[in-house]
Order: sequence, then structure tokens, then C-alpha cells
Amino acid sequence: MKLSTYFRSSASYRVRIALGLKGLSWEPDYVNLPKGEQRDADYLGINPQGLLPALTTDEGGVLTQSLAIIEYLEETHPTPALLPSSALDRAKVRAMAQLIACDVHPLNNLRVLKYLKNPLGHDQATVDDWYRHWVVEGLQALEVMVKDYSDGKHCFGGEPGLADICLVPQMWNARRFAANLESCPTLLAIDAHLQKLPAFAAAAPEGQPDAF
Ligand SMILES: N[C@@H](CCC(=O)N[C@@H](CS)C(=O)NCC(=O)O)C(=O)O
Repeated sequence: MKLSTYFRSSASYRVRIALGLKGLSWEPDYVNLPKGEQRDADYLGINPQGLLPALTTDEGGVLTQSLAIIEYLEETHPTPALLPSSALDRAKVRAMAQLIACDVHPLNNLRVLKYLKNPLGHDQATVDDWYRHWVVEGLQALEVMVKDYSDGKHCFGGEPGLADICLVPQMWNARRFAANLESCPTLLAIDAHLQKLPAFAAAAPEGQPDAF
């Protein structure tokens, strides 16, 4: 499999974690976001949205959208499971994952932050405030949601799953923008535990060969 990825892309980071948890090997196709390579014609041929990640399967199928890619991996390689066995629990885990992937992350994506500056004319400090506002608001809600289901090391239950895969990259990004996460002690504890697991550590931005 080939993964179009960038070390600091949190949606790519999610897929890197999922591939690691499933024990699947992959080849990187590095796409440099600050240089705008996601808008190159070659990459738009892979993902017309001009967004990372994209996964090219061994059969030549091209998949986009990190959650769709992870659900594909879950269906094709069911062990270890990233989703619980009951429909009710799966819906709860998907809600946690979507809180991050659908409600927090899109507001803080590179193209949105760039648009706030140009053409809207906001300065870097205002853009950073925007970032921190939405990430803290979202994570504070997740902090409440996980309380009934977390063992203190995972968002739901006793094994890493889809919600954890979304949480760790979002926490990494939040720290990058110096967001104050003191109001999310459960998430901080979960994140600290997960970061030490091999699949999470191997997927971290710092360990990617395209990190600079
Ligand atoms: N919903 C998409 C989001 C993809 C996305 O926004 N990717 C970011 C990197 S994390 C990107 O490629 N941004 C490029 C840009 O904003 O120009 C997913 O989960 O895959």
C-alpha cells in the first residue's frame, strides 16, 4: 500500500497509526503541504480535494478521507479491532472520532488558517487564537464524553481504537499551537499513555523521514 502523507498532517497521522495497529506495511508518497504540493496536478489526480491523506491499495484502488480509509482497513483487516463489537458502542466511538475529525479539525486546517490571513486580513496572533478556541472547545466536550467509557488510558474500553487514533494527532496539533489543555485531564492521561505504544510512536510526526 502507498500512503500519501506529510509528517505534520494530522489526518495522515491517523492513518499511519491505524496501519501500525493493524501491523500493515506501507510505502510513503511524501506531499509537502507548506510548499503546496497538494495542489499539483499529479496529486489532484489522486485526490481532487487536494487534501492528505490518500491511500493507494495493493490492488490499485485510491482511497481518500482518513475515516473512510481507516474503516476500509478495519473491514479488510479486522484484527485487532478498532471498533467495539456492539452497534451501540460503535456509534459512541464514531461520535468521539467525528467530534475531532468533522467538527474540530476542519476549522483548523491549513487552508482555513491561510484564508483567515489572506484574503480576510487577520494577523498570526488572531489566527492562533482562532485555532486554540476551536480545539479547546471541542476537546472540552470530548473530555466529558469519554468520562463514562475511559479506563484512563483509552477513550473507550481497554484497547486502542478509532477515537484514540483521532485524539493523539489532535492533541499533538493542540500542543503545537500552545493550546491550554489543563481542563482536559482525562484526555491528557489517555494521550500520554497512547503516545508510548509502538504503533502511535512510529506514526508520530517527529519520526517521519519527511520531518524537517
Ligand atoms: N476530512 C479529511 C481532512 C483532510 C485534510 O484536511 N487534510 C489536511 C492535512 S491534515 C490537508 O491536506 N490540508 C491541506 C490544505 O489545507 O491545503 C480527512 O479526514 O482525510
